[in-house]
Amino acid sequence: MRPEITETDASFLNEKARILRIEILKMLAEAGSGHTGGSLSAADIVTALYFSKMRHTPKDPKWRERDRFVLSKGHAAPVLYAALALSGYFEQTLLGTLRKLGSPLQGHPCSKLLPGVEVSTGSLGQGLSIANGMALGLRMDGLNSRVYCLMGDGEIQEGQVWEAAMTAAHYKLDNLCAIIDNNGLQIDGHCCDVMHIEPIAKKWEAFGWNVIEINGHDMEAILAALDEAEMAKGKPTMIVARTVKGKGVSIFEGKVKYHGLAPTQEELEIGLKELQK
Ligand SMILES: Cc1ncc(C[n+]2csc(CCOP(=O)(O)OP(=O)(O)O)c2C)c(N)n1
Ligand SMILES: [Mg+2]
Repeated sequence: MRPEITETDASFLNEKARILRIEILKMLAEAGSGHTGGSLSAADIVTALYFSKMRHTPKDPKWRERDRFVLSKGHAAPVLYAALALSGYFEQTLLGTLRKLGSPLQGHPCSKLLPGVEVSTGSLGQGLSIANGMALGLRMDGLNSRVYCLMGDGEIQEGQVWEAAMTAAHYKLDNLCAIIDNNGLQIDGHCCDVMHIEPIAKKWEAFGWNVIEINGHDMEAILAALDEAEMAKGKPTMIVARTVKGKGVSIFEGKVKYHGLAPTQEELEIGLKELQK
């Protein structure tokens, strides 16, 4: 098991998350389109998974015993691409080809094109069902690998999510840990205005899940929650991570507009300046 969390671990990971955010901004600005807000809000969670919690081998992406990550909120592809590149799955220069014709870095992740992408996603609501299948399969094969599934809070308005919620609890999938990037915003505005989703934690508890609520930008809290999830037996775990959409760059934070808008050159410069402090 991973050694006890220390300040050093958290500061190492915070530094990684800062670099991830820089790469996200650069690739989106270069592409001229894509999802800024939801990539930045998930950066700390994805960093904790790829650089601390998950057992994975970038040089052997199909290693049988690896932990699996499903980016159910597939529009946040830039955060996944940055984590994969910095982990060593492919050359970092490839990040500059985001959304370009013929690039393996499509606007939404494609498992057929890019090593390290477990599942093609982008159609919201489907990732948890796929993660269930993976978790069941791993159990049937007698493997100890774990499955992590990151969802958006707007995404959980999809009906299929709740079928998957029932299924995971029914099959006692304790090798499954889902995380909700609870940034309070979706494509058209605040989740509470579009389709009320609260109380999120109570809903998952009622569906039979082990639920942990954290600040999704507190690295130590994220690591502790991921460890706690691994300890929970007989139930899947849901981590409700309270986050800020656009986290890390003041002009994007909490702004609906930057859900699906890439930084302009001027905004990129502002962002880089803030992140390079
Ligand atoms: C089935 C489906 N319907 C609609 C969309 C278009 N869409 C892309 S992102 C998004 C909003 C998602 O909001 P949320 O899950 O909260 O994501 P985040 O705030 O983390 O970016 C929508 C409606 C989609 N990708 N899939
Ligand atoms: Mg959201």
